[in-house]
Amino acid sequence: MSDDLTDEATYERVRLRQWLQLSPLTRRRLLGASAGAGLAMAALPALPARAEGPIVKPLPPELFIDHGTNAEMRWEAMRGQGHLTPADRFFVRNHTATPRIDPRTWRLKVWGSGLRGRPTLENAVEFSYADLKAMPSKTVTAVIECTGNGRSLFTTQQGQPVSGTPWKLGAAGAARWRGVPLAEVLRRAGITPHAVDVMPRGLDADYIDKGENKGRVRRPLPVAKALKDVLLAYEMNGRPLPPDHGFPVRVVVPSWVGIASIKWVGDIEVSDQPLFSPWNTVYYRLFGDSYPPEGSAPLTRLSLKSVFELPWDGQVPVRDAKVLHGRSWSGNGRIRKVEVSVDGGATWHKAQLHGPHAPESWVQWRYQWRNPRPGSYELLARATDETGATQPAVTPHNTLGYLFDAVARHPVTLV
Ligand SMILES: Nc1nc2c(c(=O)[nH]1)N[C@H]1C(S)=C(S)[C@@H](COP(=O)(O)O)O[C@H]1N2
Ligand SMILES: [Mo]
Repeated sequence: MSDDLTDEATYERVRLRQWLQLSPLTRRRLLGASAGAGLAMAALPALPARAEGPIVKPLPPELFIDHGTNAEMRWEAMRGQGHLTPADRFFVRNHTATPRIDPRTWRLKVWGSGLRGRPTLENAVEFSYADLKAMPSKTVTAVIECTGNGRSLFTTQQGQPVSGTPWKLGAAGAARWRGVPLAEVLRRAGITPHAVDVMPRGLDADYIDKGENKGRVRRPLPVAKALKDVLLAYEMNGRPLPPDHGFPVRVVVPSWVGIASIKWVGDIEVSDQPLFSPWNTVYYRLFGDSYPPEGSAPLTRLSLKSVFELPWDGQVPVRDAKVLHGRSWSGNGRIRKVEVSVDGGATWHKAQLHGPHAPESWVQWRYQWRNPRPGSYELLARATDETGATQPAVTPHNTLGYLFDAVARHPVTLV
């Protein structure tokens, strides 16, 4: 169904409609056959209260794997979908919980030493929701992917320990984001030629890690990227942003690691000095034997990935395996080629790319499997992007399990 249940008003309307579509008998049964059923029908029952949790939208188990404050999309939920990930199945990555924000009182505050005459948050330039919507808008179709997407494969495929949410491959989605170019807001706020870093900060609660308060989620961006293609987005797939994806306004940083795309943005510091936060110092760098003690440079672009639109380690009827469907993407730009192996990597065959293909998004592909037979398989897909980078067989280990780009060995049983 196409209704966007992540928008609260829609959610309530749709649930009410569904309730009214039930037969009077069913409704009565669900209400409990109380006295005076005729009367009970006259007054609508209260909609079932939704449990207060870290995520607002429903997380039906056929679409999501629940990871607590985070929810991972099941890739089989994209089978039959078009290029975009519908909001009802877009993964959610929350450090704490989705805040509920009133767009009428919300303000974006822009401040810092990189602006003319606005050194502190107290004398910030303010933009309302209506101000932003009245400005010229831009639309971009882009993948947002968690930097730790595929993390569990470091362990299951490479036998290495890592810490963090044990995502399989479902912490990625592609949407059409519409909003105001950050460059335009910075220009109106009075950015100077001395600005070097820009740090958006979320309005969600402080993040506490192992008892230590790290403050609100925030991560610096170099000014060059901020001015290039970053959006302050207020729409996702043609609808207002759903609460879980940053309502009223989120940052969208195309091709970069998901943490750059700050949700529920409340203020943006613009600085003439380099900025630091835990999210570019102790998190979102590569640590481990192959890296210096302070870690790699802060992560910027996403790496390469390929996925099959199939259940992970599930059963698939043979007839549904005659055409294998999948998607590949890269933070470096477009995908040039995707190869598939159904014999554990012994032989590779070109998949056929199809559909839209923006450099910031993924590409869909299909592969005709001539004669699939019942049995257990590991399916492999390997992408090469326009820079010539190809997915390797192994990703060098890093302790936080970021940027897994190795070819995934997708277990499946044909029945
Ligand atoms: N304010 C805020 N912004 C945030 C986060 C957060 O917890 N708080 N999580 C980040 C991370 S790690 C990712 S991967 C993306 C996820 O976006 P989504 O939940 O819309 O899929 O949001 C980023 N922006
Ligand atoms: Mo993330």
